[in-house]
This record gives sequence, C-alpha cells and structure tokens, in this order.
Amino acid sequence: MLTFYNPDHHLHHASELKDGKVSPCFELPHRADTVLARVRQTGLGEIALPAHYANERYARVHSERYVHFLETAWQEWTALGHQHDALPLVWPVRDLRSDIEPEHIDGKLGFYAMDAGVAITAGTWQAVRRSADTALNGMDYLLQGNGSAFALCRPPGHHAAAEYMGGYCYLNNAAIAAQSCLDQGGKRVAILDVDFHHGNGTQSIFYDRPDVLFVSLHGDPRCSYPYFSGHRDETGKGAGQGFNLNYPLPHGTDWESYAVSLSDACQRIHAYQPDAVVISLGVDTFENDPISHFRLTSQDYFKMGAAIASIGAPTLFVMEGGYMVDEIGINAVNVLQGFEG
Ligand code: SP5
Ligand code: ZN
Repeated sequence: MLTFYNPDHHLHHASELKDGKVSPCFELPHRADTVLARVRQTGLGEIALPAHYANERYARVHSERYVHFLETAWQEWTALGHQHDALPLVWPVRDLRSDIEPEHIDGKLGFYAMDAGVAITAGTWQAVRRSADTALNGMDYLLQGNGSAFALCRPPGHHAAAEYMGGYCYLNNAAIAAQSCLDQGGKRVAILDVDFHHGNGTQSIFYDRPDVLFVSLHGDPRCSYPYFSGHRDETGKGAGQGFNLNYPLPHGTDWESYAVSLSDACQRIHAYQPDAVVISLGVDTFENDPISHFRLTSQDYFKMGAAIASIGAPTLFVMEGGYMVDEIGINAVNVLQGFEG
C-alpha cells in the first residue's frame, strides 16, 4: 500500500489546556514519526510526498472565512505582541451571539473553536494545509484506479467542522478527501470513523446529505470526549436522514463487543455501494491509550483491517488519533496489513 506523508507536520508542535493546566499537547510530532518508521520497518510500500492543493479545495467543506482565519490567525495574534501559542478562551454557547464574526483575534479564536485543544502556533497553518493535501493526494490516487492508500495525516481532522476547529483538528482531512471524490464524479462516499472519539466535525459537515454516509464507532458521549455529539439518535436530517450512523460504546469495550458493531457498520456501508470508503483511522481505541477507554490489543487491529476489507470498495485510510506513541505505529500499520490480508 502506498503511503502519503509530508514532514512539514513537524512545524505544528503545540500546547493544550488539559486538567486545568496548559501543558504539551498529547498530539505530538513524534506520533507521525512513529507511524512512518513502522511503515518503513514492515515494508508496507512506497512513501510519496503529497502534491500541494489550493485553499478552494478545503473550502469545499469549510467556509471561506474559516479557512482565511486559519491562514491569518498567527499573524493577527503576533501583531498584538504575543510570541507564545494562541489558545481560545471564550465561546458563543447557547444563547450568546454566534451570527457575527468578532474583529478581535481573542473573539475569533473562540468563535472558530470548540475547545482549548487547538493552539495556533507559527507553523500551524503550514502543517494543517499539508495534512489536508496528504488526504487529497490519497483520494486522487484512488481515483486513478488504485484500490487503497494510506494518508499519514498530522494534525488529525475529524473534530473540525465547517467553521470550527477542536480536539487537535483544524481542517477535516477525511471530509475534504470525501468531497474531492464527489467533485470528480463520485456519486456516493462512505466515511467509517474508528477513532475512539466521535467524529463530530465529519458528522456535522455531511449531516443533511445523502451522498456521504457517515458511520462512527466511539466512546459513549455521556462519558467520553467530545461529550456533545455521537449519540445513537443522531441519524441525519432532511435529505441526509438515515445517512448518519453512530455506535456509542461503553468504557472498557474490548474486541469481542467492538467487532459486533464493526461488522454491522461494514455491512451497512457495503449495502450503500459507495464509490470510495474513507477510514478515519484513529488507534486511540488501544488498551493502553493515555486518554481513551477501550481495550483493543495490537493483534485486534489486524482483524479491524480485515473487516474493513470486507466492504469491498476502494479505501483511503486517513490517520486521526492515537496517543500511546510507542504502539501507535504498530497498531496503525496492523490495520493496513490486516486490510491487505
Ligand atoms: C483526534 C483526536 O483523537 N482528538 C482527541 C481530542 C481529545 N481531547 C480531550 C481529551 C481529554 C482527555 N483528558 C484526559 C486527561 C488525562 N490526564
Ligand atoms: Zn481520538
């Protein structure tokens, strides 16, 4: 399997607010380095440097003003004399006004964010856009007639919606790739999200559309981040009714029960007859992940890959979360090898 990878992800190395303290982000450059090293070590296949794409491609699923904000936020922040990371700190919840974009960068940061896990640093925009390009090039490669590809994206994307960042995510790489398939003649794309956390951003982007089937297995939002989406009754709206499928699972879920939901999910995707499948591949479902609560073992990831192969469609794997850095490479590549059979 061909891997797309751009080392510019190193330019994004941020802090986050966690447990009441600003501390180094769990989402570190070392994560992608570890996965790349495992790709090399296992001889999975060639590694290609992704092409560059224009902002308009990101703006197919994000608003233009949000893409502009990401591109200019660091400049606006440093114009105030700051030299450290920018973090959002005020949000337009419920009855507050969210129809007017603030002019001040402090207001914009909250307006365009869902949490304080998305610092803007000097290199964030460059890393973020190259991450999206990695997924775009992976999809182009599928559209050339190839059966699979691995987009080793970093930063991840699935918490980012049309107009907000969150959960270490800025541009929604999987959504951008799915939309690119449709823009180039695809009729239906399925996105299967196996990251431990609900892919709220991807769900939000495609919630009212029947041309993208979004299916997610994740920690029950009653007790897991992102807390405010991922319930079973979120099934889509309008023309998209029935094209959003959530499988919230309890803390402690192991392969035996995970596999029941995964098998059901894969059957539903197969029945949809998609032109392509995008896998939001988070391996934070691992038993020793430091911020998650499932109990999959490294061996289980081979079986996950085999289940995904049973869908029988061209498949783009897009890297999302996974934070036990010593194991993330093994687990991610086990999925890819399990897929190849
Ligand atoms: C892409 C992705 O996996 N994003 C995950 C974002 C999760 N952010 C909040 C996690 C909060 C977990 N708090 C645990 C603190 C342990 N001391
Ligand atoms: Zn995650």
